[in-house]
Amino acid sequence: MEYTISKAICERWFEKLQDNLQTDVVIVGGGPSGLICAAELAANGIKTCLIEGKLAPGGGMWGGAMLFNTIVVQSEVLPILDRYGISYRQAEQGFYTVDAVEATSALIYRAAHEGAAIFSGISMEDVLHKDERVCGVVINWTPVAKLGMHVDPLSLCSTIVLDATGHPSEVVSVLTRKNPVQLNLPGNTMAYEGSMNAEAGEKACVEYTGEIYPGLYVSGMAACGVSGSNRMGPIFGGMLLSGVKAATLIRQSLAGGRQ
Ligand code: 48F
Repeated sequence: MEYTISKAICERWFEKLQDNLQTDVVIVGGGPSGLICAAELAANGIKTCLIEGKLAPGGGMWGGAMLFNTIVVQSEVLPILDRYGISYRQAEQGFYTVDAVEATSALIYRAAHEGAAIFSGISMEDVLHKDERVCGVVINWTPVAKLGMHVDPLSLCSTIVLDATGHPSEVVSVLTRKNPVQLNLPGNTMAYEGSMNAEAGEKACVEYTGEIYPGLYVSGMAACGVSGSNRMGPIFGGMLLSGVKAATLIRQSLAGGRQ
């Protein structure tokens, strides 16, 4: 029996890995913006793979604020919550509270159920950068990186990479650290996140969601940070709107390329 269990897991997992060595989209980071983007892309037939460095996807949504696992959203995202079967309760005018566990698990379930391939415990450590375009990511086991083991990585090739790594904007950081690139951002360069300002941050994370270098998109807190905008704390409407916007832009780009 043990042999059968182990063989079944290995066969299925390696089939998933092999099937995703070349994809349409690699999303780095399984926070709210990456997860909802993965769900929207996969639901529309885009071959999508999501890499999450930790064991469980969900990013900063599980913890609410200061471990009070409740989040706040604005009325404009209620249609998205309805679409994802996430319940909410009215707070002050225009604001709603949502159970962080229900919201996070719903996003994870939908991304996986729609067919996005989710790999956890695997971190992006570099990008593939050829002919002035990002065309994939370099990955390794998170524990390998944490233990400082000298182990070479594997690569995932893709038409598009989305940096959804939140505050550290790790994909953009590694691209700019290793390559002399100009980004489609104010000042053509990567900026750093400003202090808390919920109104400004919520607006900026949607506004700056998009392609900042050929093949490389940013969403969520990464979009906010690299554009030099503010953090916004435990309000998550902007994250959901950003992920949906990223999916729409990526779909348009892929559809244009296939004509
Ligand atoms: O930070 P995170 O939740 O990203 P987000 O979608 O949402 C931000 C909010 O949670 C919060 C906020 C709310 O208003 O400000 O911060 O922008 O999730 C980012 C995910 O990326 C993973 C990380 O473990 C987290 O789950 N991640 C970060 N770096 C890497 C990575 C990496 N190099 N490889 C793989 N995953």
